Amino acid sequence: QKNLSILSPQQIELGKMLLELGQVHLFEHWPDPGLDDDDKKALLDQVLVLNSSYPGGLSSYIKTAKELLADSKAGKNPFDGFTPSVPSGEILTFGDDNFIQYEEMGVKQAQNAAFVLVAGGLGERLGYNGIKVALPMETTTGTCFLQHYIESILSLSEASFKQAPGECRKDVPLVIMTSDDTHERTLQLLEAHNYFGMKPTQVKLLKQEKVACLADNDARLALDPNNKYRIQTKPHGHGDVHALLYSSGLLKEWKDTGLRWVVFFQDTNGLLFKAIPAALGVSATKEYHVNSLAVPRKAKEAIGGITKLTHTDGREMVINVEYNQLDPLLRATGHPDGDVNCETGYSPYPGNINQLILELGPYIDELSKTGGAIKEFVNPKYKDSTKTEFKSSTRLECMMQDYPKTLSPSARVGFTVTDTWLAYAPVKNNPEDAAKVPKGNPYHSATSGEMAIYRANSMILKEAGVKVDDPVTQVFNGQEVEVWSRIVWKPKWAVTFNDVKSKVSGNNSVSQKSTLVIKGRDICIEDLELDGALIVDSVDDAEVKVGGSVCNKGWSVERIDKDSTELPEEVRIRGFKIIKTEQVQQFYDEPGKFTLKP
Ligand code: UGB
Repeated sequence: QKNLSILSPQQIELGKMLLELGQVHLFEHWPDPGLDDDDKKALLDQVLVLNSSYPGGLSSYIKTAKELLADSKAGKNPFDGFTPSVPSGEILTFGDDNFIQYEEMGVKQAQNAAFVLVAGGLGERLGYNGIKVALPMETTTGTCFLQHYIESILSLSEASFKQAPGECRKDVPLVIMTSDDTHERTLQLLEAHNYFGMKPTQVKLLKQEKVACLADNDARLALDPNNKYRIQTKPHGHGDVHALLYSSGLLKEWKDTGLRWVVFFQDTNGLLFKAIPAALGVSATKEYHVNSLAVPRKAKEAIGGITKLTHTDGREMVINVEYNQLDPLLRATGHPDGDVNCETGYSPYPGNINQLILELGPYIDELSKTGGAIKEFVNPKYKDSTKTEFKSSTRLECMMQDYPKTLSPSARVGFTVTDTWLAYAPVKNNPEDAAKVPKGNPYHSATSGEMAIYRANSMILKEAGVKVDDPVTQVFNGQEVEVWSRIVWKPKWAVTFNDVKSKVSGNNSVSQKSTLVIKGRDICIEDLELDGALIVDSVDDAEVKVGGSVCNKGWSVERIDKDSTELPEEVRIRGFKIIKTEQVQQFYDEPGKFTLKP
């Protein structure tokens, strides 16, 4: 009461609201007016932000929190009444006719897609100090994830435009969801590199706000342990992307310019764009409102399973069920063995890799009803089995893949499975944790992420008829990985398998110790025998034929110690570095036809 005189009318209203919501503890310690007045006002300014950035405001947040905390305390099963079954979707095999047809169809769609990168996470598990999108995807060229994503989107839309020359060219939009942890550095990265070739107007950053932490089962907001005039906040999860897109007005803008698809993707999967064209083709052919990209999943593997859930009341949904919930759910619903492999050697429930393609029209219809709010969950760590106290504060969270939870049963929700080697190699785990991953399970580290790029490119060239040597097995940072030839190409060289096949002819071979970097657009490989390092670049109007025998000392992959502090962190977390000893390197900087035959 005595502090009212120092507050503005708006701050007083917010304070009253908090009192009504049972949050008196936020003010109990306030001293008399004249002491810490600026801090008191700052707290209410923060409340204003927390209130306005959450759909329905803090009263809605606290109400939902009370309900979810009560459910959690009571041990309520979120799947009560639901029976799981295997949903229907498309299972693709790289390189066969079906795959190629979907890719061609998907490329046509790409001009009508908007791309959304969720990049608000700091990546505590990776333990890297920078933002994850700035990490090199591979260290042969040093291309960072963001550059690769942008170049992939530009190349895909260029290829798409070429397939539909009658249409007017669109600047395919890219939205990046950031957070306080990543926003400034993402912007700086883009500005320092001229948006990696995109027009700055094509790229929009939407910043997600954190949400208030909860101190107990009564959903009392937690004060920051280091500042009694600040509410502790934590990230709300990638599910925020839907509400942010909706409130930004961008969805309507996209619809008006004739876009049809929204492609969501995560921050560190360097393989993703190899699966996007085919998956877009599946979306268009099957008219999926929601298409989740997935990979074959070994039973009990630590990725969620895409599952059809049917409720006794008739409700149905196709949704990701996190791996720790799938096994108990199956056991409780008549599958005594739980989550087990079927005759294919894999779980019948495809593994969610959290890349989604949504059809824009139905997406807007749904968000007009929900405002983009996604079903939340809470995951408190209790002090003991009485579940009355938390070890540390908790908060509500939401996941972008839970979007289908509110859809009506008539919504067309499906999935597209592609080979893991083609589509999924995220960089999420630090070297110490990755080294503890049981043998045979994916490391999801910077080491495995980079090796997966070389493997995928080698496998694609092999499928296109190039003789690529088998890999050797090596151990870096305690992780056993296959080291394939370091083959890397820019997205403008090829976005589909047909593109690769059209640029490779004759008898080609690449030895295991080799490095092949293709940077130019019209570079054809014909009768090349490579045993060393070859780097070819060209301006867009140059046509270059590369062949003959290239033999040199090349670039090698040398083991390093993860604790060698003289090396930058982005190198240390891989456990190896590329030593560039000798190479053939050629840049064709003028239009024309050229042949490189050393
Ligand atoms: N992210 C945000 O943008 N904001 C946030 O508040 C949090 C994250 P993580 P997670 O690929 O194997 C997901 O932390 O959430 C961004 C799926 O839920 O890397 O543990 C962040 O920047 C899971 O089902 O992953 O697990 C990053 O780009 C499974 O598919 C993205 O969200 C798993 O990914 C994912 O964040 C997986």
